[in-house]
Amino acid sequence: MCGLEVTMTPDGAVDGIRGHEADPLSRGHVCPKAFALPQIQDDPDRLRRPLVRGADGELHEASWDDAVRRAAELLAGVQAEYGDDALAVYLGNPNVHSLGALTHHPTLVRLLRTRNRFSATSVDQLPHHVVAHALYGHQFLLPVPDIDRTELLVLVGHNPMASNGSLWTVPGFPRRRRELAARGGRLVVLDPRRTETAAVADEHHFVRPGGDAAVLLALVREVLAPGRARPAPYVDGVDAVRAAVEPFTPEVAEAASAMSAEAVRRLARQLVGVPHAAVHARMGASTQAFGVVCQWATQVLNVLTGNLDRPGGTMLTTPAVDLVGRGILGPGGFGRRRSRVRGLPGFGGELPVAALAEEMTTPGEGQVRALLTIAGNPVSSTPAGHRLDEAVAGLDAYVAVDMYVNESTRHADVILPPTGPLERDHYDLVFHLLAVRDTARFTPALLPKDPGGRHDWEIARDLGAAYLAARGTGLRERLSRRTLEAVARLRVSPTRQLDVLLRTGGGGLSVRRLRRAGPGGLEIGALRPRLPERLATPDRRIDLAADVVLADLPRVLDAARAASAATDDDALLLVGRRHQRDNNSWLHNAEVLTRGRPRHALLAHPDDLAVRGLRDGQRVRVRSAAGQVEVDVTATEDVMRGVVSLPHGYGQARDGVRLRHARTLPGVSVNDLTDPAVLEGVSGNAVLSGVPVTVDPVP
Ligand SMILES: Nc1nc2c(c(=O)[nH]1)N[C@H]1C(S)=C(S)[C@@H](COP(=O)(O)OP(=O)(O)OC[C@H]3O[C@@H](n4cnc5c(=O)[nH]c(N)nc54)[C@H](O)[C@@H]3O)O[C@H]1N2
Ligand SMILES: Nc1nc2c(c(=O)[nH]1)N[C@H]1C(S)=C(S)[C@@H](COP(=O)(O)OP(=O)(O)OC[C@H]3O[C@@H](n4cnc5c(=O)[nH]c(N)nc54)[C@H](O)[C@@H]3O)O[C@H]1N2
Ligand SMILES: [Mo]
Repeated sequence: MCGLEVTMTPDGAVDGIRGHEADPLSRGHVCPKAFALPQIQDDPDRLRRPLVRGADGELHEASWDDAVRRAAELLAGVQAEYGDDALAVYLGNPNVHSLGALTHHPTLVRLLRTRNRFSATSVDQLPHHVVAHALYGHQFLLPVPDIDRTELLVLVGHNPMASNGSLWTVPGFPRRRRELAARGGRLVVLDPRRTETAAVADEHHFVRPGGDAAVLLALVREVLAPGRARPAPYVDGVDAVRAAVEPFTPEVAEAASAMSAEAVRRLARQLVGVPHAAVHARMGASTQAFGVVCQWATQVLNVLTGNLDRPGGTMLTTPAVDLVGRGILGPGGFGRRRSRVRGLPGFGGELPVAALAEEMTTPGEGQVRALLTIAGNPVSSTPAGHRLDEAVAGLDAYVAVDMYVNESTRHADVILPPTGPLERDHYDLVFHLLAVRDTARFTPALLPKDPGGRHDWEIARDLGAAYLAARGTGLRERLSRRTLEAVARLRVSPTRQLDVLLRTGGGGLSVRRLRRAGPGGLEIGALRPRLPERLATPDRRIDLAADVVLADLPRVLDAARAASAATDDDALLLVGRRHQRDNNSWLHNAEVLTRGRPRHALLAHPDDLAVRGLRDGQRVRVRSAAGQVEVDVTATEDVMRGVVSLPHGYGQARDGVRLRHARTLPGVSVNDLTDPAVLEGVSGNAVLSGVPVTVDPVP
């Protein structure tokens, strides 16, 4: 979402990249990942032709026709033998960053007719969707902090100085933060680590992982003190909420989190004492034991302080392509279907990915025997990835749409590689929906497509057609409206589909108009109030007293009591971290991003090392209920006592196998420690934070 200015040499190679000053959203900002674009383009390890596993067990280059046919036969073959649900599909994160992936892959997935659908959502932001659905009636009605007009920004478990914001498109966070300070505004951060964002905050409070749920509930309680709350007239359930949060005193919050009761009270006073405030809670407050409670309490705080839908508070966007208002994205909601083995809830048509491995390894009717991954790396990115690694290796069939051989796709029978980011047209269907200003930017492909290459959407189109053929689909099904529509849609290019969406959006836009508007696109304007009209609840009102959430509050209270009773035992709590120059599990091939000091180490507080007789720089063994790793440790007071931190996306050289995409960086996969048995209580989201571990010297 940062506007880039790319200069080219006369023979068409990328010469330089910098931020586009005139971009109305990013205003010249650019993050290090942008500089890796030419390296992805030229990376000799990036796949340009399909790979198919041969009789020798190795992956070999194949023609597109052969590879697509083989992929289709494998998937359809398993389904013919074991039923539709024997095929699992996993959609990874880069799908939301690609126009063609968004327009085409969901259509392909629907054709496959499996109910075993998974995605990176359930190792990330599922609690946000559950709460948005419960309060606002639609999983994608996700208010964003109006950072450019607020006086108080409170960030919980979120590190935008490294991540550029999340469920909140905020390019150039550092500059926006400086502008906030220049207006006299304040930034408050709650995080178990003194992050890059905490370092530039006015206040940083260490909170014990998971303990922030009690802090947020105590803030709700304090804000509900007589004379303080000012919810909008379309808000119901305030009394029920008041009763439910009554036990969460600031003292209980302190016991749970180690943030002082006084600091909790002060923060509540600040929240009601300024004209505009915005609270945003993200990864650390989502991928943890009480993710849904945290996200709910965050929304409730914004509602009760009157900041929801107010300039300077948290606001909904008015995107040029309104995927929510036009019903293109479904409202979500818990379905009747549960996962086969553990009975985990499905939400928005997907099951929690923490269940994927057990669905593969547990015998019985409906066992998963084939996998399709699209732009994903679940072995690296989901809990107990080491077990999934084994499970995937034992499948009957695995097809991947990916441009790299990664920890997961190395097991594939067929890999279908799409073109790279510089070779395709782009429009951010999803990220405009979450942006701090309403803008619309179309970016035509910069480089011609590799003549033998295929775009993501072309792969979806071809695989869809080949699949229907391989399935031997009967005439009735082939001529069904559903199938005909899907096949027709797969044939229409993403840019054509975008054009239709823009033209029918009511704003008089089209791809042509956006092209003419120039590379920065169109500025629509600052966010504007949209409520209650935009609510998708049946009565266009917000009922704060969401049963699914309130039922989980006793669990938070129990945990708070247990935390205060706990004596200092051996366990440390593991949290994750992101670095500005990492991007989940990929991009480690790009030299611009990986040079410099290694970033893979376990961070631990010096006191926690001292009591274990450990030193800075030593190799340590980290053990959890799910697995163990050996890694270097770095002593730092930037993590609170009792907490250790490892980044995710490392561990490329698993089992000593050097992957094709890996410039074998040091480090291990943190997801060899995270535990799929322990899930967020309401949504089934993975718990990646607050994982109990022991740390010992390597013998
Ligand atoms: N412990 C721990 N685990 C985590 C996290 C954490 O913080 N801690 N974070 C979680 C989060 S937030 C996320 S989003 C997930 C991400 O998890 P995943 O989505 O499973 O993994 P990525 O690392 O994003 O893998 C992206 C893959 O997509 C490929 N790719 C890139 N661009 C394209 C494209 O245009 N088309 C196609 N077809 N392929 C492409 C890349 O080559 C790469 O192999 O990880 C989650 N896992
Ligand atoms: N450079 C870069 N940018 C990225 C990505 C990347 O990999 N690299 N990934 C992108 C993706 S897919 C996503 S989802 C976003 C995520 O963006 P962020 O939400 O900023 O994610 P993290 O940087 O993982 O920050 C999570 C923070 O939560 C803290 N934390 C852990 N447990 C708890 C807890 O229990 N309570 C509280 N309050 N805090 C806790 C951690 O210490 C950490 O600082 O970033 C996106 N941007
Ligand atoms: Mo993510």
